[in-house]
Amino acid sequence: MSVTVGPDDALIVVDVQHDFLPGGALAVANGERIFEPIDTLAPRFRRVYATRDWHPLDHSSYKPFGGPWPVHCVAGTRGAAFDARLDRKKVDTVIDKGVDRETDGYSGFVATSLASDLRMHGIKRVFVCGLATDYCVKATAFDAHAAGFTTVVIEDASAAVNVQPDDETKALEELRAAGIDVVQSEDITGNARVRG
Ligand code: VGL
Ligand code: ZN
Repeated sequence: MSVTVGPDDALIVVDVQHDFLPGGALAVANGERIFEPIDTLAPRFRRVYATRDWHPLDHSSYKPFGGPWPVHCVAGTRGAAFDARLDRKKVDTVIDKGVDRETDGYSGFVATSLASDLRMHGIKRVFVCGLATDYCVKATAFDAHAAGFTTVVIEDASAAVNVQPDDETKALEELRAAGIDVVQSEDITGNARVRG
């Protein structure tokens, strides 16, 4: 498969934050695999978005407040900061999500300006990658598709939590079943590299 990136395409990099990487509060075991593909891909896109999980201290997804997860990505803390291996110069717009207590914050499209910002910039197709394939990448891709954007998930530029060992495989199957393409970073060619 070969995909050519053009000016109507955007890259959405999901939650490349300390808490989702090895050493973090909710670490994705092989999370570091995403950096090399993201580095290669980001310069090929005219628009690059980076989402941040950005929760209040008493967020409803935290175990002490009845949720499934350890406390993670508390707004303003180091755990919520982007990992330095994400090249911030390539990121045009940061989207904070899960900002209020009750929104789970999985999707970059819930209670954010992401859809309107993409439309404002004439984006028709989005490529979604980052952390984690089985939660926030999946939810963001589903919502992008539902919002009318052609949606592609980049498998090797994403990594999964895998609470159950086959969660990544299941997530990718669900995405394909919904009409979302799943590609590898090497499938994406740079013919329309539009900025340096
Ligand atoms: C995520 C669990 C809780 C994610 C965020 O970024 O995939 N997972 N909050
Ligand atoms: Zn979260």
